[in-house]
Amino acid sequence: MDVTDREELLIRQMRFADANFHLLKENGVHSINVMGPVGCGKTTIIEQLIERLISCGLAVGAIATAAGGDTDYQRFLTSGARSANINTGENGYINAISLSSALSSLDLGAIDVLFIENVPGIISLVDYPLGTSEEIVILPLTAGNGVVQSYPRIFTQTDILVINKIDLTSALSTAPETIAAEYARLNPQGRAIMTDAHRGSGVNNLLQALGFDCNKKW
Ligand SMILES: Nc1nc2c(ncn2[C@@H]2O[C@H](COP(=O)(O)OP(=O)(O)OP(=O)(O)O)[C@@H](O)[C@H]2O)c(=O)[nH]1
Ligand SMILES: [Mg+2]
Repeated sequence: MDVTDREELLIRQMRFADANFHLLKENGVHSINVMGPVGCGKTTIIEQLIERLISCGLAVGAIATAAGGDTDYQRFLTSGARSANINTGENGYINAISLSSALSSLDLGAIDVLFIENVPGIISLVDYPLGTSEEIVILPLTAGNGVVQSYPRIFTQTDILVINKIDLTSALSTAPETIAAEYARLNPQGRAIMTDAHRGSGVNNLLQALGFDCNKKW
């Protein structure tokens, strides 16, 4: 692909991101792009959020992404979400165009909150805007110190950082507070939330940071 082709593709993706944003808005869907490295707990945290939002009477959707198989998609269905699966194939990433086609398979009018579990990674995801209303990034405590400084782009552009797997603190040489402090230095507007997604601790704080209140919609 030469430079012009790449530029045209980027312009096309921006148009789709804009269209996704308006489509979701028109249907009253609050959409959240969930990013983070492989195994950080994206699916587990989304499952926890789905459970709480459904118990508040909201209709939830969740889009899974995978290069093969549909494990996360099945987990979302089991959680009670309306779900779709984006098969990334060898590309290994999603963009606003692939999201647009997944959105067309969902009854958006019947969804209040939609999670998009992005492909695993932290490096170039923010180069592919999807048109969602919110983005969060999850780091597992096992990632250790220095990740925020080493890969700053995603952390400067995302105002919620979830530090997950804090139940492992005693087994590791990293404290969640150290990662939170690195993030605060880089992104003073950002909010760091610490979670143990296995036990569900901290998940209510995340809902609050997302602006959710059981008594009202967004
Ligand atoms: N100890 C601990 N394990 C967790 C926690 N959250 C998730 N896990 C485990 O971490 C593993 C990966 O969790 P997933 O939720 O599948 O992670 P993911 O980010 O969706 O993974 P990919 O979709 O493969 O990128 C699973 O074995 C989870 O049970 C946590 O807070 N503490
Ligand atoms: Mg997953």
